Amino acid sequence: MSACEDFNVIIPVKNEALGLKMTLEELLNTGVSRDKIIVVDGGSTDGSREIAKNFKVKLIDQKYPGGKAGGVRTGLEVVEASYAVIIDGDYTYPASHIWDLCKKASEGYDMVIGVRIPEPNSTNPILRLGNWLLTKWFNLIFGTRLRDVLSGMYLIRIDTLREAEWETKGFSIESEIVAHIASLSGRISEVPISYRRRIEPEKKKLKVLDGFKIATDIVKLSWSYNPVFTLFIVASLILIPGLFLDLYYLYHYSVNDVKYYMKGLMGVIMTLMGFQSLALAILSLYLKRVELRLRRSIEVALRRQSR
Ligand SMILES: Nc1nc2c(ncn2[C@@H]2O[C@H](COP(=O)(O)OP(=O)(O)O)[C@@H](O)[C@H]2O)c(=O)[nH]1
Ligand SMILES: [Mg+2]
Repeated sequence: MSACEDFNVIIPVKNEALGLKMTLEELLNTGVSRDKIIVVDGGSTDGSREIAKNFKVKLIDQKYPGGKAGGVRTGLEVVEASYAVIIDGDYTYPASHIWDLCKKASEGYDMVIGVRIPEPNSTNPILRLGNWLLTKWFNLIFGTRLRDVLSGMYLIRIDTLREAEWETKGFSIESEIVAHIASLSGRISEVPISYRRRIEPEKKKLKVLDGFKIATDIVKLSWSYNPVFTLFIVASLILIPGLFLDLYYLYHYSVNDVKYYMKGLMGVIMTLMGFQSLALAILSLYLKRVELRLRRSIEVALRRQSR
């Protein structure tokens, strides 16, 4: 079965009544059948649950704490298809893009992210800048070249998440899923999607502070998925004071003809250690890429063998 036939839709919601109603209407209008739709409720009190019941789609209670992350994880556990499409329930993501995501997935990708092309006045400039910076930060740390890691509309091949040991909460769930798949197979693709203005802006849960949380979670995730890299990046920070000591020694030696042997020696040692750590960090990133390529070629060979 192709990805466009074999998927479930997961909608994590918390107090999203109007947005959910419009999202469900749009999903049904675009041809997604009710039995494929799973609404995961995080304790709504605004009628969101009643909306889901009226639409006769699957409504389940969030099993895990931890905000949106707990909702998505609960949904992933009840998916009965090979693929899951996660879409926010606030009607900011046009449901018809589901067909763009699954068509792309059928080309052999484990994850397809909907890259948001915001409609005019649909996003707050600070949050937009935050999204851009966090995606750049993610790419730096994981060696990826993605354009919108934190998008709330994406498709995943369920099998790839079987080994996931979930560790993040809240709105870091997207970066955790991408980190997992980027480290496992690296088969991630992107399709452009439009992004609409929230119809109930007052019900938005994501705050600017969440951005800082996501940034630190990305570092924590790199520790889980590529600890060597993180370790050596931290170690290479020693380079900075080392270079400073070197300059300090050279300056006093050349200008004042004063020899600060101890400082000079410390500087040289720290500089060497710093460069060595940096080299090892880059090497670990390279090794991670080799590991990914090896995984892919082994998978291709196994697939060929099984034909
Ligand atoms: N199940 C569940 N869904 C949540 C929770 N917090 C937020 N959501 C949903 O996650 C989606 C994204 O939330 P939103 O505030 O729009 O964040 P943003 O779109 O990433 O800026 C919406 O559908 C929310 O209703 C939660 O604690 N549990
Ligand atoms: Mg939203």
